[in-house]
Parts: sequence; C-alpha cells; structure tokens
Amino acid sequence: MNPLLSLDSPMYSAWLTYRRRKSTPFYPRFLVVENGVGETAATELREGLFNLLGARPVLVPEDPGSGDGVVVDGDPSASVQAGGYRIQYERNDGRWLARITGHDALGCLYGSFAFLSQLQQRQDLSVPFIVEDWPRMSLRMLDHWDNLDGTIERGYAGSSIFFRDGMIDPDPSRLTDYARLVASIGINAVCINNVNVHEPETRFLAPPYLERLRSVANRFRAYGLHLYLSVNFASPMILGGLLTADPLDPTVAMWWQTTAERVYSYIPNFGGFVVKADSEFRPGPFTYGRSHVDGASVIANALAPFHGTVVWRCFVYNAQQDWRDKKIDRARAAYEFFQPLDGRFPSNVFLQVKNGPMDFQVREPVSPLMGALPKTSLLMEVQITQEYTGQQRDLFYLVPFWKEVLDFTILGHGEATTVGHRLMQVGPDEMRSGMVGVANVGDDPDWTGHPLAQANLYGFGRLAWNPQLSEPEITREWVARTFGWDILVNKTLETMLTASGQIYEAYTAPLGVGWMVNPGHHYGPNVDGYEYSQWGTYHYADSQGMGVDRTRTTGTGYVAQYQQPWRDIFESPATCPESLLLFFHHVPYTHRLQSGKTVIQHIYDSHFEGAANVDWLISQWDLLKGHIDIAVWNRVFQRLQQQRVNAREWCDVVTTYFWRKSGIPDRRGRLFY
Ligand code: GCW
Repeated sequence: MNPLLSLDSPMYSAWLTYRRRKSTPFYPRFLVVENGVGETAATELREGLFNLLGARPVLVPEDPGSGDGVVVDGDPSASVQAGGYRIQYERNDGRWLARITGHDALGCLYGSFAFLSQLQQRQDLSVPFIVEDWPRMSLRMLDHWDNLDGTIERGYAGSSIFFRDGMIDPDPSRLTDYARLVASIGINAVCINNVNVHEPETRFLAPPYLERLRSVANRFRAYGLHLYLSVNFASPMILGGLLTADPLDPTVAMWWQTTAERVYSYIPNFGGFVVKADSEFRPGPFTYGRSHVDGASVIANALAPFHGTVVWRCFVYNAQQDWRDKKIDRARAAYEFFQPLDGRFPSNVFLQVKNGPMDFQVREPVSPLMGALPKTSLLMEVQITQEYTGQQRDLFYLVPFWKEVLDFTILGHGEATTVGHRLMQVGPDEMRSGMVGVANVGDDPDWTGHPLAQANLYGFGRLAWNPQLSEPEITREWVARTFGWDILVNKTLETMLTASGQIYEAYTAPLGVGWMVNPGHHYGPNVDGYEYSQWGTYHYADSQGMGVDRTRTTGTGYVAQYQQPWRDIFESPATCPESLLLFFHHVPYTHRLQSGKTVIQHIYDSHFEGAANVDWLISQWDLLKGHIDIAVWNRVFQRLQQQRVNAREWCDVVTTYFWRKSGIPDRRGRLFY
C-alpha cells in the first residue's frame, strides 16, 4: 500500500480524529508530566490538545500557579486496578486544571486518551467533576491471522500491516499509528501472526526474525502492548531438528526452554505464545497420545520464569466427519475436550474459547464452556473480522451480538452471573481472564476496508475494557469521535449500525441454522454448500422440515452441556428462543412460531424483509450526503450498493431453495425461481 494514500484517507485517523472545537472553557498553557509517566502520554496530550483546542501547552516540571493546565502523575491509590486512572477537573482562582492520575504508567496513558476523548465528545467542562475508570479484564487482546507473505487469512481490508513478501517489514509510522489506535481503546496484547502457523512463520523463533520482531515489540511497548506470537506445536521438529514434539520428552521440554530464553533475550516484555493444536489438521499432543494439559504445560513451563503466558485455543473438533453419521455433533466437541481438564492447567495458561460452540456464525448460542471452566483462566474469542458476517462488504455491527453473549447468564461458583462478569474475574491462584478479538485490520487506507467496520474494532476494545458498557453508549462514542458533532449524522448512523446485524441475519441463514455459505471463502449463499461435507456443519433440510436436533431426548445431547435453566429452556421448541430454534431443533416447515407464522413463511418473509431493508440502509445513508466527507460517503455508498446485490442473491437463493424443497407456496405470492 502506498503510505501517501493512507494520509489522504479521512478515515485513517479513525476515532482519534481530533477536530478543532469551536469554543472551549479551557485553554491549557502548560503540561506537567511527572516522572515515570512516560513520553507517550505527553506526546499524545500535546498533539491532541493542539488539534482539539488549538493550544500547544508548554511542558514544565511543575504547576506554575497561573493559567489553565494539565497535570499527569502516577499514584497507585488512584485506582485499585493496574491500568486504572482518575481524571479530575478543578477550578481554582478562575483557572482550570485537569489532573490525570494513573495507577501506573499505563493508567496515565489510558487516562490521557480518556481525557482527550472527553474533549472530543464535547464533555461539558464548565463544572468540576471526577471520573474514574479501569480495565475490567486482564487480557484485552487482538489476534491477527496474518501470514509472512503478507496475506491475511479471513482478511478483508488489504494486506498485512506487519508482513510483506516473506519479510517482517512494517511501515514504522503505520505501526505506531496502529499501536496508538488500539491502545487508545485499552488493548494490551497483540498476536501478529496467524494461528495456522505454516512453515515460514515457524521460523519466527529463530534469531534473524527475532531481531525484526524486537523492533515491532519496541513500538508496541511505548503504547503498553505486549507482543504475542502464534507458534507451531511441531516447532521442536521443524525448527529444532528433533525427531519428536512429544510434550513429555525431556529434549522437547529443553527445546522450549532454550527457545523461551532466546525470545526473552530479544524481547524482555514479550507476552507469550498462542497455540492452535490438534485442530483443523494442526499438529498437537494427540499425535503422541498426550493431553492438552501436557501440550500446554510444556510450553507454559518454559515461559513461566519470564512471566510469559500460553494462550491455548479450545477450537478443537473432528474436521473429518462422515456427514451420514448423525450421532457426531461438532457443537459438543470443545466442551467434551476441555471441561474435564478444568483446573489442571498451569497458572500461566489461558484457555481461549470461541463465543459459540461452532464457529462465528451469525447466530449461535453461547458456548457452554463459558460456565464450565471455573478453575481456569478464560478468554472469550470473538471474530471482529467479518468472515461469516458480510466480509466488510455488507454492513454488520457486531456490538449488539457481543453484548448478548456478555449478558448471558451462567452459573459461577453456584451463583448466577453473566459471561461478562466471568471474564472480569481475577480469581485465586493468579487466575485471570479476558477477551480476544480476531482483528479486522489490513493495510487499506481506512484500516478495515469498510469505513463503518471500524466501529467493530472500537466496540471490541471498549467491551474488553468494560463489558458492562451499553451498546448505545459505545455506538454514540464511536460515531461522535469518528465523525464529529452533527445531530443528523449521529442519529442516522446510530440507527443504521444498530439495525445492521438483524438485517444481515434476516436475509441470510434463518433461525440460528448457520453455514449456508459458499465453501472455502464463505461469502454469499449456498444452502447445501456444507451439507454433505466433512466439517460437521449441517441443516438437515428435507421435504418436511429442517434444523439440527440437539436435544437430550431425541437428538445429539448437546443441550445437556448447559447448566440450568438453559438446559430445559433449550430442550423444548416451546421455550427455546426462536432466533435459535433451528440450531437446537429439527422442526416441520409448518411449525408455528410465536408470531403465528409457520417456519417456512418466516423464512420467506424474513428474507424479503431483510433484502428490502438494505434499501432502507441506503436511503438512510443518502441523508448524510454533504454531511460527511465525500470520499468516505462514496466508499460506504459503493459498499451498500454491493450489499443490495448480495442481499437480493441471498434472498432469491434461500427462498427458492426452500420453496422447491417444501413445495409450500408463499402466502404472499412473491416470485420464486
Ligand atoms: O472459522 C475458521 C476459519 C479459519 C480459522 C479457524 C480458526 C485461522 O474459517 O480460517 O483458521 O476458524 O479459528 O482456527
């Protein structure tokens, strides 16, 4: 990507777009940054204040006693949590003072970003007030599925910002811009390479690469980001030349130890390793008859002396299933593999669980593992990159969907809690938790391919910071920070974003069934695309009905993995939430929904409505012409036009398919093919 292009894009600065305020009660002339706060906070504040207020405060060692100013200092009592801060606005003798007090250097940085964000959002500063905030989850991580050749698995926004043509070769200024963007929403860890670690990336643990990685880590460090790498479980063989990767073999353990020492000698604040093992044909401990605990432990023990962490993924299932065999249920796999291992991992291992039991479909129930690992450090993985949700061509705001997952009730230590609370938990034995988002970022000038997909990146960071923030709060913040203050823009965009996910869901896979996509790239409709495949991804549509029976009584038994009351709620079609009806049940097309409609009529209606609502999205966007930058407007407009074509295709393929299967006509007599 041509770096000049990036400077031209008004979306490049994303939510860190600091527009000059027309008026301000506050004109800081000086900035005091106490020792230990770090240069980054000072730089961000000076640049930010200049852009927002036109004031370039002078850096001074202490409050000169006159004029408005900003003071940043560290004080562990400012917040009980690492990374926390307090911002206090005071009015003394007619002058304004903003005091940002961080629990630590990171808290000072987060506090500085928060202060600038308040100015950006036109917080009323005319009355003194105090704000306190802190990150609720300990790990707030972005995973990039980037490969050394510059491609990105499931990437929809250009090429990698880290790798190019077999080299670790980030544009340094873009790397810093990335770091500030994600640090400003509280991200503290970034894994830069694909969890599918191929031969070239396996070599990252060798010196020439570590040298390059060190410079990436240094840029990250200034913004409080820890670098993580995905590693290949078979590294001891591929890189170390050993004949085995058996986790219980002493030479293997030794190899991981030497490797960890080497990595930390280059990168002292290195975060750790992410591992996809025994999953989708990646090597793992099963080859040697060992367990996931054995596999994770050998690596975790090597990292422990350096306070490094292993992030071990639970996305493990049989990817070579016989579609004829209706007893196997992929949805059951992660729980069956990992629930029995609760409490058996070393304390520096996190288990990373996808939000649903399958694989980032538009609609899935919450993974039952969320409530089944009380003695384990737990990370919930969500997909910011829109693999199954429109690939950054179709608009899909993910925050409402993530909120549903975070607000889902589970039992924690015998009491009802929510997934969000579970992930905030800091427990005994250094148990920690957090969220991981598969990043939607590439080297496109606007970072995310679709300008409005930036809202998903922003929303992810905000929810990992505090899962209790509401969707409207997050949306309002993002719109105001990105596009400034224009009532029409704010209201219209908020409405569009909030509705977008439901619209997409309506014209794609009905009632929680999932997987009706083209195999491989996963874009566009193909009802039977995965029906007779090895991947465990079926809808079982026949002439009478459709859906997967996952009940205890007649189905795969998956429902039994849930705690009460969900086990009973999901078991019966009468109580199962309708959005998940076909995920849990096989029902006749004539089954009546609460609306009084039959399932088949619902499929027809929702698809036509969903497709029509894309026209509504376009009409909303039309209202904004002239109110936002024309290049951005055009880009989104063009994407929406494409979405209209795509939605029409989905609608026609799905309705025609089910009409042909069922032979049941549409009560409203619409056209099928
Ligand atoms: O959803 C699937 C994706 C794969 C991905 C895998 C995973 C990185 O289609 O591209 O591999 O999930 O999460 O490991």
